Amino acid sequence: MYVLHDSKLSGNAWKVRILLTQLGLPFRRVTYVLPEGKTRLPEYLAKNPVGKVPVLELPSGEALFESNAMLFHLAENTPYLPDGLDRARVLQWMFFDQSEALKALSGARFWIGVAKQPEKKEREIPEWHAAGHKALGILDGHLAARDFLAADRYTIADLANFPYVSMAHMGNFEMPRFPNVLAWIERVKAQPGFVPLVQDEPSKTEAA
Ligand SMILES: N[C@@H](CCC(=O)N[C@@H](CS)C(=O)NCC(=O)O)C(=O)O
Repeated sequence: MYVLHDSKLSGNAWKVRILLTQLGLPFRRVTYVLPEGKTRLPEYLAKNPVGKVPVLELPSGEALFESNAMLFHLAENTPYLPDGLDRARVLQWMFFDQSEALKALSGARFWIGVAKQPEKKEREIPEWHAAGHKALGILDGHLAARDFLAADRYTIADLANFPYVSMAHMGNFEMPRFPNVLAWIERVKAQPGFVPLVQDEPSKTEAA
């Protein structure tokens, strides 16, 4: 059985939970309240030396960190990870998520929409908005001519980018400027097996 170490509102953990569900793979969640500090303890750092969620423990007992590495491993030999040049394009858009989009979109979403303490990040928020709008513009331009990011169908490239793009409105990003992104968000949400960020299934969640 897979074990997903996550937190309730982590978008990076959400994408892994979506794929596990889409692949029909049974898994158990260990859900942390991050400010409690348990992801800084030696036993957690042995699974992920970076001390962040998510971590995916494989049925073999080995652990993976970095959400996109988890998607790549789980999607191997499935329609969610194509072959040939499309495979490289999947990686291209997964790297785009991490290098161009994630920090800006997740930072603004957390401090404005979750913590509701934007005054603590007065200097960073304008930088995040500039970088995030640039990334959203690139996605919007790319999606003008296609339904999905890397291939002619939904792949883990879409899933990698989906969580923080779909929650960008919480960070006060100007989403109506990006109609192709908004349509793509709906296409990703419509994929079979999609699950929302917060599910009403407390029995599946184990407090750590
Ligand atoms: N690049 C990592 C980012 C992981 C990440 O930033 N996790 C956040 C939650 S979404 C976290 O654990 N933050 C708490 C901390 O930094 O201590 C991934 O994609 O898995």
